[in-house]
Amino acid sequence: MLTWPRPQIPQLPGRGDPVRVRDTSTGELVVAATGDAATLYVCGITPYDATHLGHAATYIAFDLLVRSWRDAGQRVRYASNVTDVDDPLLERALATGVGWRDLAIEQTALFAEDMTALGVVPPDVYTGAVESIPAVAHAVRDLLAAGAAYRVEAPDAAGHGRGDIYADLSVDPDLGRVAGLDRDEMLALFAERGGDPARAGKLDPLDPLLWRRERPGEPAWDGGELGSGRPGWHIECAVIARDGLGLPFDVQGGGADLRFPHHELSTSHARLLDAGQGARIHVHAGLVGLHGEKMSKSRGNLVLVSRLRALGENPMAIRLAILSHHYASDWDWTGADLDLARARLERWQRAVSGNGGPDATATLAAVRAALSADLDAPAALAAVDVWADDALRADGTDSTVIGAPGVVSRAVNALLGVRL
Ligand code: 5CA
Ligand code: ZN
Repeated sequence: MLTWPRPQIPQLPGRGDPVRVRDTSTGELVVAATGDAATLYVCGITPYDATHLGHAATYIAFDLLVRSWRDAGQRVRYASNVTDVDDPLLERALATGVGWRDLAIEQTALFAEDMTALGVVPPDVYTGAVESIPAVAHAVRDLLAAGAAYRVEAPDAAGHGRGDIYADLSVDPDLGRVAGLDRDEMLALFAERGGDPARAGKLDPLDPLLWRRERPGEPAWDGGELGSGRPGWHIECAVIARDGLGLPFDVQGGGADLRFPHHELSTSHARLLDAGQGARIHVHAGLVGLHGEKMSKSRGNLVLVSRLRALGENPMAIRLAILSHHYASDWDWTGADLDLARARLERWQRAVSGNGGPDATATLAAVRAALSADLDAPAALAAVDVWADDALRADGTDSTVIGAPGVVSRAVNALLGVRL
């Protein structure tokens, strides 16, 4: 799949510290990647509606990680997916009379435009669910052969579905290590987030679908001995991450809504596929809401990035509004954030407009320190504010350090992704 243009990342003097993030599995702050190479998989969009601010916040959170890793001198390999065939996409296509492929292509393109405008570094490996189908079917056959999956022969209530393939979770003793939930919590979230606990014929209500046999009116692909059908959701991300990064990889990320079941089950699949480990750690962005409810395509309470852009909003102000919240917290979008962000952007632009200004050495160090401590963007913004206030106090005439405004401007661009 094609990505979007890579933003230029300016060089900075010196080097950042090793980046620590909170592993949501253990609650501990840990070094996100210990080697020279850092590997990241972030769950991509299901392209049936345009990018809302929740999506943008999640991708900007992991963009901070990518930028800080690079600044710390690590080589980054970043993989992501596009869930370009799935139940909600097919349902939306049917309801609106648009072909599902056309809907996916259109929304994936709009997402790329939004990411470009917001200055998000694109993934190095970007794989659509559809293009991954041969690899996923292969993996499902491997799981069947290994005794980690089974066929549900019994037809469902509508009389369809002979031969759907499910993962047998009882063969994975490490199940539960990602989200740490008890069984009742798992069952409730599984039902709420796309699972089918009541499907007759499963060995355990939590067992997830790996391969869905063809149904009338639904797209299907040749699965070899699996029969024609399409993959389940969790196995797609397991296989795309494995093929794009190798196993184990450092960080699996996404919004907090993916912690269970998606990341729990994709990690379980990855573990069984390679008799090893999936992601070393999991990092989750908080959920962005509107009027107290999670922003979601299914609820329809969306503030779209493309809509704000069409209204003339500067994407850098949108990015700054998002960065004024710590990535891990849940927060509600309000217009007030955007007003503050616009004012901050304008102040910073004025502050970097001179040739000279207050020494920026401590500011660069403070921005780096904030980001390397669990990507604390609000603290990084505060450090830049302090420098900007100093610079503006002299009304652009401060010539203490020639070149200091350039250092701040490049630091804000390279580390925070905000072009002044
Ligand atoms: N395609 C799957 C992942 S494989 C999916 O969840 N797609 S999505 O379009 O629903 O979401 C894309 C990304 O945005 C996911 O990482 C999801 O966790 C995140 N996300 C969705 N809603 C919000 C929200 N309100 N706040 C923050 N992040 C969100
Ligand atoms: Zn995913």
